[in-house]
Amino acid sequence: MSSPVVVCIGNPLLDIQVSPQDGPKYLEKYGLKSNDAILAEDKHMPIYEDIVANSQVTYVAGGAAQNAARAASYVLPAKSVAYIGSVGDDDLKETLQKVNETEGVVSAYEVQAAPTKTGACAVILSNHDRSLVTTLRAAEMFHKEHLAKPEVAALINGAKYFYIGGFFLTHGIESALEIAKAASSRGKTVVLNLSAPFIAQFFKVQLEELLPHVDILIGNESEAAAYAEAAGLVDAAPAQVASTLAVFSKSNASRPRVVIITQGADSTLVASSSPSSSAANLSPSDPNPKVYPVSKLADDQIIDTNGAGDMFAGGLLGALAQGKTLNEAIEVGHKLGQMCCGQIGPKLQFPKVDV
Ligand code: 26A
Repeated sequence: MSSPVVVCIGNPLLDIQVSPQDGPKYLEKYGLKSNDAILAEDKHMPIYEDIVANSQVTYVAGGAAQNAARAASYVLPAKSVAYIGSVGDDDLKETLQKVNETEGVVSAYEVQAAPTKTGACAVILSNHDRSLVTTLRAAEMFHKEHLAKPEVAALINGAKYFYIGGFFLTHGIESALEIAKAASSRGKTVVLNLSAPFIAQFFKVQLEELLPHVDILIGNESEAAAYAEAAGLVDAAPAQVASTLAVFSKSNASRPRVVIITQGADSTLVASSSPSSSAANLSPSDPNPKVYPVSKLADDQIIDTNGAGDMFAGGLLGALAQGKTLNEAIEVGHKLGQMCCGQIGPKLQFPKVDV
């Protein structure tokens, strides 16, 4: 059997979703923003038991990079994508592993002994927003040594595309650097997702340590704004942030960096450090950043937006691994992002539809 072409690394989480009807009361009770992703502080810790006891909840496989892995797998043959992360030895892990298996993703988990539990994310829906409150538990106990285990090292050696969740940088910068440096020195493609505003805000040092080894950076408008503020780019629009990040120092200077900023239902922006290169696939007459229109979903077609950004990123990743151009890959990303908005949780449509 051929080895996976894509390797993703991140925090495996089980999502516990609260409906948009019940969502607002929890936003208020725990002082949450309606559209955000945070690490649970002490004051948030009761939320997990609270929502399960007092609302009807839905359990779905989550973890941002794991969602992206499943999206990449959606457009590739089974077992083309592997996912690395740390879990507990419990039923949450079983659930996540089963979903990965069903969707063709190879799980390469580091498993922590009981009583350490698999991480969880409370997903508080309201209108079309989602507020994510995460307790990482086993996810933040990932050890760099896991990467050296023969079966994991073989996956890493065989892959051509590497996807790192920005969320992983809260604890896993050493592992992320090891993967990214090795990949970029061998001419492989390294993709990083900015993940959430708080990463640019509080983990800017880690982000900028990894960035030189990143070929494709993906984020959204609020993450771009958070980076602008952290980097002292006063009031910079997303296009300016994208251009700035595109020319941030690069270890493998022979390959350009492409920065992709999604803006929800608005156009996606793509900036490149070298627009004429084949990786950027932009023509000399294109503006830099280039603007890719997004077809807006009707309100009644949106079930929930949890995971839409991950599905965009994973779809794009899978399409690139299939050999599609960047233009085509962005289209695939848009389609999977939209498809996810029509499902409960970070899910895609099955049986599969052509994208
Ligand atoms: C470190 N944090 C906060 C996180 C996350 C996270 N994945 C990794 N690390 N907080 C939320 N998520 C996941 O993001 C997906 C939506 O983009 C949720 O599990 C959800 O599935």
